[in-house]
Amino acid sequence: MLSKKSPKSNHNKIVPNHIAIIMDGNGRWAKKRLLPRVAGHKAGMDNVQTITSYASKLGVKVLSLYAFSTENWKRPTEEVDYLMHLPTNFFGKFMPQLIQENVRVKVIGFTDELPPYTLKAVRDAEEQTKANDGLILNFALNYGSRREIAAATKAIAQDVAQGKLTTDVIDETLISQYLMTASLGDYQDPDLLIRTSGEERLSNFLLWQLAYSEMVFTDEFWPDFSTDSLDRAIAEFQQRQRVMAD
Ligand code: V07
Repeated sequence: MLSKKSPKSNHNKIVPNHIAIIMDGNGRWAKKRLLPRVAGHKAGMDNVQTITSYASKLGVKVLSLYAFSTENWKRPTEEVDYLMHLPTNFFGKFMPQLIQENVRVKVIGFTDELPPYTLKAVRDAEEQTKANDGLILNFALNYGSRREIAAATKAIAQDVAQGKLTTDVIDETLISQYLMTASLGDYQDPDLLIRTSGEERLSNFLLWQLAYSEMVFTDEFWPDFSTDSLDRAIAEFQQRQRVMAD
């Protein structure tokens, strides 16, 4: 007999509004296949579109993806150069699909330090998708959470010095409003964090915003993380919500 509650169906279950993903293991995916690291990054980029489409179909509101950290500049110049062209490649390949799926692109991070062509690609994409009101695809590019918190602290101090704020209004809500995720409104904080490739660390990703998030870790490399993998991570999230509610 067919079960009404098929494990593949998210019917009647709460889909996380905001999912954040640390897309780890692209280099290891390539190594396993005797391919250059950049082949892993390319496969990882293609998987971004697969997972974005599926998250949009599930009704996820925000998908935050850690694409490039402030630490990633330490990688070999050739690899950094390849990575900095991925936003251009991504939009060149997938923009029609993103628009058709009503996806809005946003970017967080210290974007003023990106090469001009990278910055132009992301600003153009934000501009071309700003009227879309479906899934927000939020890329973290040259992002680091401690630096984000330091920058927010500095901005708050400046606003106090200029008399725009008084110290007594500084609380958690105000601090959230100075973080790069402020424009995500009600969905600033991820409900679910996923990290692929077996590492179980936050690596300076959304430290403040992840304070209450469920975390799911998988051994799969990012290019192998499939729609079924996302279903499993969401099922784990739902199971934990159910246990908490008991
Ligand atoms: C990058 C592919 C995914 C795995 C992680 C490392 C490599 C998509 C983008 C991107 C970023 C911003 C944007 C549009 C696309 C990207 C970098 C690396 C630096 F507006 N994938 N991807 N950016 N990888």
